[in-house]
Amino acid sequence: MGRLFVVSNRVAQPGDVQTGGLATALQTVLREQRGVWVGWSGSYGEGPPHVHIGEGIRYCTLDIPEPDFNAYYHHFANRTLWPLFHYRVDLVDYRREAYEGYRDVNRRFARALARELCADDVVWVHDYHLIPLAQEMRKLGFAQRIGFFLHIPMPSWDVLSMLPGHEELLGCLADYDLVGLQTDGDRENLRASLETIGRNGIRCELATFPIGIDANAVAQVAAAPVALSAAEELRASLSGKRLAVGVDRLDYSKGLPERFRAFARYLERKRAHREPLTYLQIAPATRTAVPEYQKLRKELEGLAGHINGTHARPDWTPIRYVNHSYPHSVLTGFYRAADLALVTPLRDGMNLVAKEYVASQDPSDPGVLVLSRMAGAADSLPEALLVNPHDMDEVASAIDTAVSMPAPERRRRWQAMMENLRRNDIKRWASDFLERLRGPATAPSARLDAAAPPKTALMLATRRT
Ligand code: GDG
Repeated sequence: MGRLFVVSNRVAQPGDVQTGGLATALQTVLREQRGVWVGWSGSYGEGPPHVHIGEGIRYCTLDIPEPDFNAYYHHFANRTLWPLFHYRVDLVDYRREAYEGYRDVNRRFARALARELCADDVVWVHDYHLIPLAQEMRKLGFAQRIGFFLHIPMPSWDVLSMLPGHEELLGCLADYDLVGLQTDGDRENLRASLETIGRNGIRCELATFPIGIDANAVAQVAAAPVALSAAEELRASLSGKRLAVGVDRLDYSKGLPERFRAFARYLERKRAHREPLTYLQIAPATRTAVPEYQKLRKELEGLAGHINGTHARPDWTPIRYVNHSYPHSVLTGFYRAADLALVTPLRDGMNLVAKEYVASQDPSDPGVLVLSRMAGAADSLPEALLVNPHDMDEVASAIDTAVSMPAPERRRRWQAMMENLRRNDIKRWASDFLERLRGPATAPSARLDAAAPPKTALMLATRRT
């Protein structure tokens, strides 16, 4: 069996402090399969890739000149594709030169791979930063199997088609052997769009692979001393009050202003009953150079200040809004301490926080998950309290239901969700994808011809959870 190459914008190197479940799972498969992880080095510049071996994984990282990185990452990936794929068409900033920079960096990645790949290797490309990579590799003559996984939502054709050059970008996906998506809805959106532009063909297989977490490992961390003492300290600070928690990167896709307003609505309704609920929102700042993120941060500071000013009492602050990030073990303690979690993105490919919250609960006294229907996770966790994140009243009612849910119902819902998380964990996600990718090889001559009209329908496959 050939080696596995994983390609992503950033690589998680040994010793990195914040490696999440995804990085850990990829590291495990890479170690098992004598793999190579290719990505940006984190430095600006030119030159050949840096190659080194760490904990059984070969790392191949490349420097990218700053202007090219800005165009590729800061602009086209994060200011064009990210808002578009999250249905925020109003925030899309398209510049042709940014698209050119994006293509150029993808060519650099293809050239770096060219130095390393052998005939029987397979390549697994991750996320929207690298959509054109297979096409660039095919241009260099590669016939190896190349798979792609999109971590974020795949919007419908009417949204995608607003992007200048959408046909070219979508066509790039047809150069992969396998394209994996988070939900059946994402997969159907892509299938319909590829059909619309006449780029469905025999090589490109589309399949659903809902990403999971290492549920047992998270449960263990949440029951270990670091998490338990974090939970205890947090609980002690609440003076007996109930706790709601939210953990999200500070991103407009996560629906934070809408969530703050829904919480305020809950407080307004509850004013007469005086049953205080404290809401802890952890929101580490990301993409701080992007103006929309700066604006969001200001908006949230204003909202938290306003809501606290209106509802706080001398001994109680309703919203604790924190921009720091915390070690994973401490976060699981926060999850465990909380009576409910608010996971209400306006759009989300999956949302791992929803799954981590469930896995962190005390089985005898689990908390309740309030989850947006717009998160991919809603497909796998129907036992959560599902809400429309735009509907403040519905979210406020769900908070109320969560706070007053009897223990037997909490346990029944939690057990069903936890079984699902254990069955469909991150290891299964990776092995299902790779099994499908390594499937029967297609002769290079049978590959979709970029210029040819479609002859065969896309092959569809689903793994339901
Ligand atoms: C993308 C897609 C898809 C957050 N704060 C801290 C911290 N985190 C960790 C969480 C979780 C991860 O970051 C966030 O994952 P999400 O899935 O919630 O969201 P995105 O970052 O937007 O991820 C998403 C995902 O890719 C995977 O395919 O689910 O839809 O947008 O693991 O725990 N971790 C630590 N400290 C923090 O303060 N250690």
